[in-house]
This record gives sequence, structure tokens and C-alpha cells, in this order.
Amino acid sequence: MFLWGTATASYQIEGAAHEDGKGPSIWDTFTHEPGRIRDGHTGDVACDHYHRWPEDVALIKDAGLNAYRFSIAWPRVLPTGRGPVNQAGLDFYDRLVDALCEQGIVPAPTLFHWDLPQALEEEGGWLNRDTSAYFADYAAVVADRLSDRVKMWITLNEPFIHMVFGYALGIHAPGKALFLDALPAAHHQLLGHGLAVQALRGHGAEQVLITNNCTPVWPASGSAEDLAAADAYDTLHNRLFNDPLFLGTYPDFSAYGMGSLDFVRAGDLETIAQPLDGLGINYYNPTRISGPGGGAGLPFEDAGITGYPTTAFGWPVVPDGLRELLVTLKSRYGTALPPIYITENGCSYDGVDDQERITFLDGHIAALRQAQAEGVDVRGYFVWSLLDNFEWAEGYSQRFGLVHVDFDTQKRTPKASYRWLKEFLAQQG
Ligand code: GBH
Repeated sequence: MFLWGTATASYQIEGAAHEDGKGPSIWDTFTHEPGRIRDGHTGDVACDHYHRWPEDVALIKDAGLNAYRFSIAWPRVLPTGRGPVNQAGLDFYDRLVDALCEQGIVPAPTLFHWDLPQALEEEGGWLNRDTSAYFADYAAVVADRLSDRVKMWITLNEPFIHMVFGYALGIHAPGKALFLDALPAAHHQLLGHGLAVQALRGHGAEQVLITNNCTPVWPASGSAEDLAAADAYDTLHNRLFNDPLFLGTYPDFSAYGMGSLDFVRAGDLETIAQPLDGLGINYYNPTRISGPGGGAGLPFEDAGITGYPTTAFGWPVVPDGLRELLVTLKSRYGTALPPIYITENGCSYDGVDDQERITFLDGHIAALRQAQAEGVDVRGYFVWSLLDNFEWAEGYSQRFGLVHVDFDTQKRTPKASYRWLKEFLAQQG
């Protein structure tokens, strides 16, 4: 069964930041620091999904979707990241999973969508190797409770973005600007993934995936400098997170002066390269790269893409980039590549008569079909997102939902794209 779903994340929709024993996460801390988030917005209330989830499950059902990707807030389950389990936090996800199963919707939870327990941040967060083991312990606790009904699990969401925005540039929590010294945060997330795969399988999980956001990398020109820069960027963005999963090695950074990987210990790569049942891919747009302009000392620079329509966020709309990305992954990893699930694809536009979102989704689904025709095994497509929600550093200013949310009244209003998707799914049968 092909999965047609929609996706959300805990901090972006739940609210109830301090209810029923939940501990603080790094996002609770970060959003309350002045100047971090546009207009000073926080996720304290967000879409109030913690209380309104029955209405949201009904929206998923009524659209005719057969899968729902959500994330579990680690600090709801383990308020200090490790140690005592907060049963009330687990109860919330238990009720949600029951409701999804009753409606015939496949639950696909992600264990980490960036809301690390603050207590673990105080011990170094993902720069601390111990966080990897705590993550696996948390995975076991959740799987113990839910794996009788949850068959499909996703360990991490976008470890690349968490490393770059959270630890290298400091525009996301935990707000560290370490540049290339952020690399241990990549390794410890991947190590945590590998340990969590073992823990999940040991506690009843049938299917385990990871979600990486990948981008086709376009050199700005055919010059040797631009080609080398594009290769360096591809190595950092795509290969750093996929090679260890499917080749069991890290790419070689030495040619780019991008720092050593001396925090990698014997046996780590074997742990990371656990066989997976699928690869989740989040696709938004390609990236065009030129040689370094002397900025942050990096061996590349984002040259920007022109000549395509853009979303309200300013991101270029390039549906064929999805086909290009999938075909590239297949040729790079061959038979080592597991089945692919598009775990996020979507766009920011204002308004409820969102014809641009319809064009966007229609184009990307066609590109997915084309990739399948070219031999890529794609088994699911999840629209980001069900609801307009807390868009990280942009607060509530960017709206990605199929359903409009009025953040004063919490009224949900399905957009034109929701009705289009419903009609599309009905025709699929
Ligand atoms: C995802 O990250 C997240 O998983 C999700 O939580 C989030 O809400 C959603 O996407 C929307 O942002 O400047 O043109 O080069 C996506 C990561 C990073 C993808 C920035 C697009 C730059 C576009 N994104 N990237 S561009």
C-alpha cells in the first residue's frame, strides 16, 4: 500500500509546553530568549494540538489520507531526558495512536524532531557523546508502549539541519555558532540513530527509517572552482548523512579542509550502518553552489537560484529536483538504498485559496511518478504540513498547512489545496 500522508512535528503544533509533567526542551528555552524568533513568537500554545488532536485526526481522515507522520516530544516522555518516565506524556501519544488506528491511518512517529530535553543540553546536547545512548534508552521506552500498534518508526528528522541551524549557525535551538566545530553534533546524532535502531528492533518495531533532507546540488557554472565547491557542498549536506548509513563510511573531507572526524570511535560506523527498512527524504528545493567568496571560511557559497517561481518563503519551486534527487540517490547507493518515503514536501503560501500550493503538490507528485518510472522504489508521500504551524525562527509568519489556522481562535479552515488533495486521493481509489 502506497502511503499518502501528511506530516507535523511536536514543538510546531502541540503547545501545552508545561502540561502533564512535560519537561522543558531546548526550543522552550530558545524561543523565550529575546531576539531569537521573528516577532518574539513561541510554541507555548502553537496549534493547541495537545488539546485539539481529535479534530486534527478527523481532518486527516476526512482528506482520505492513509498515513500520518508526527513527532514525539522526548521531554514529554522523559522530562529530564533520561531517568524517570512521565506516564502522562506517553498517555498522550497512546491516545493519538489509538485514534489513528481506529480510523485506519498508519501512524509514523519520529522520535526526534529537534526538541531535545533542556536537561541534556546542559550536559552538552548532541556535542556530548552520551546523548546518543540516552536517545536509544528513550526509543526503547516509547517502543515498549506503542510498538503493538506502531509498525513504522522514524528515528531522527533532518540531522543536517539540526547540526547546521542549531550548532553551526545558531539560528535554531540550541543557538550555538560553532561553524565546522559543529560536526560532532552530526556524528552523535547518527550514532544515536544506530543505537536507537537496535533498541527499537529489540522492543517490537517492525520497520525503522531515518529522515534526511537532501538537495540536488547544482554548480553555478562549469568552472573548476564551482564544480569543486558544489562537490564540497554535496559532501557536507547529502553524503555526510547518507554514506555512513548505506556505505558504512564517512566521505573524505580532507580535500575541502572541512575538519577531521577524530571523534569517530572504533565500531561507531558499524552501529550507524544498521540495515534500514526505508529512507525518509524531505525535499524542498535544489541548491546552487559557487566557489567561496571569502565568507565564513567555508569551501563553497550559496549562489541562489533564479528563473523559477518562488514560495512565500522565497524558496524556488523546482518539482523536477525531486526526480533528480531520487535518481541520484539510486545511482549513488544502488542496491544498498532501501525503499524511499518522501516524509516531507510542501510550501509556504498565504491565504485559503492557495492555488499555488495545488500547482506545487501536483508538480511534485508528477516528479515522484517520473522517478518511479525511472526505477526508484518510492513507497510514500507526506505533505508538509497538515496545519499552519510554528515555523521555527520564522514564528507563525510562514504558513505550510493544507489547513489554515487562525492563531487567535484556533479555528481550522481547510484550504483549496486540502480539497484538491482529497479529490485527488478519491480518484486514486
Ligand atoms: C523542514 O526543514 C523541517 O523538517 C520542518 O520542521 C519545517 O517546518 C519545514 O521543513 C519547513 O521549513 O533558501 O531556497 O535554499 C526544511 C529545511 C532548510 C529546507 C532551508 C529549505 C533552504 C531553501 N529547509 N532550505 S533556500
